[in-house]
Amino acid sequence: MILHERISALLPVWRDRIKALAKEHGDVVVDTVTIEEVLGGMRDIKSMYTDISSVDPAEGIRFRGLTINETLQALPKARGGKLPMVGGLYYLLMIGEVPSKEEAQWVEDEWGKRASVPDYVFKMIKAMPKDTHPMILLSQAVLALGKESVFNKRYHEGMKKDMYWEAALEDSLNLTARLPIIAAYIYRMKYFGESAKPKYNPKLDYGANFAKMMKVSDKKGYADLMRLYFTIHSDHESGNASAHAMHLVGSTLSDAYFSFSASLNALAGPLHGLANQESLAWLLDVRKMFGGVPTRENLYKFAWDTLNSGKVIPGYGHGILRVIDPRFITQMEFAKKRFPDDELLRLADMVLDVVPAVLKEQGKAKSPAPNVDAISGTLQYYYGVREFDFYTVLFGVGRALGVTANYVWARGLGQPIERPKSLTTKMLEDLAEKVVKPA
Ligand code: HAX
Repeated sequence: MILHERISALLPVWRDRIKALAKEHGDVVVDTVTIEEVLGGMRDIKSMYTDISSVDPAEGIRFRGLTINETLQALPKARGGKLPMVGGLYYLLMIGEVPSKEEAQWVEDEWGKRASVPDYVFKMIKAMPKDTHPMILLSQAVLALGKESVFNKRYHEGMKKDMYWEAALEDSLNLTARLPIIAAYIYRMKYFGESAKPKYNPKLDYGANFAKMMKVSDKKGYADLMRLYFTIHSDHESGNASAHAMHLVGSTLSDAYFSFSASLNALAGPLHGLANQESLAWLLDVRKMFGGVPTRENLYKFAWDTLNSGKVIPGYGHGILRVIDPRFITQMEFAKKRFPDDELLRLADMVLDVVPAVLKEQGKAKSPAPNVDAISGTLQYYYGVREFDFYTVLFGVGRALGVTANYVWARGLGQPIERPKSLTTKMLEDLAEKVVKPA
């Protein structure tokens, strides 16, 4: 049990570091909080900690200290593919070290052993009305799996606090092993009317399994796309809505299934993960309106029409990033290498040229640059996954890797129940008044 042994060995060191920080430097001021930040969705307030990933506004994501390119270079490649095994990424997130091929394969093998979903989950998904959004189906399925939670069972048997992490890891491995099967079932059942349960082949890696279960031809490298996709969507430090939702719910000692269902519910919002479906819909609207790739002038006008109708341009802007999202760049590079002449890709490229200028002119968005969602749908569309209300499900499968790694470590480090303080408007006004007219 490599992950179990490694985390067990690492935990005492980390617990001592956190204990020392709290004991010796507990009163050091990390950040000040302004009224603007309180009113503005706590944007940028430094009030959480995680070592799984970090986002620099001027650089983007680092997974355990590695940029996306460094991560892709360092991790062991999947057999028959050009991209790394997702199992290696999970090891990196969990342990903080680049795994050997054997260590990455160990995670893949664990997934292979744990990849079975109880029948009642499929029945429940199938019983839902046909027009149910796939994110509802995914979140329901995850919640229903809570019945199987190892953490929940052991908690009620009196598990010791310093062993919470191990039960959390068991649930996390089971959950991440099951998600591709559930996602593929939702896809085949909802759009193709198939009710056969997808079969996970333990001889193949996570990406290849997903491509197979989705029944997307791998001729042009869909398995590689999904290896990349799951990797770059896994984590984005802890303050984003889906990661924070998982963390908050997990902090009450709700199990990984309750917590990840909450995470998915946050991801399903149009300002968060749903932006990938909205973004592709916006591109297709442009293409339909102009019968192909429009002129720059027409695209410029279309973008302004979107803003003037009170809508956001999906896929652009970010809560904390202030440069082009490296997750966007990596996907763009992947696409340009494989299908440079694709019409939607050319359109996405033109949008990249025009939309930031429009957003700058409007002057509201703090970042006019594209985020991860501006391009991911275009890649799926190329490979034939064109049911774009499904795209956030794909994001959800990837996001599970990062948020469960955070969840395991949060239990390991004994992170407490979250409970920030709220103020009334009157309290804020009184505070402001004191500053304007000090006594
Ligand atoms: N189009 C139009 N207006 C935008 C905009 C966009 N793409 N991005 C920001 N703005 C507007 C905001 O709506 C806000 O307007 P109001 O003052 O009228 O409320 C103003 O610019 C300031 O916003 P901000 O501080 O720059 O951005 P926020 O931190 O408030 O929000 C969002 C960040 C990502 C939600 C925002 O940029 C947005 O709505 N983008 C479009 C939706 C999107 O792509 N979401 C996915 C983000 C990545 C992600 O989480 N993926 O899962």
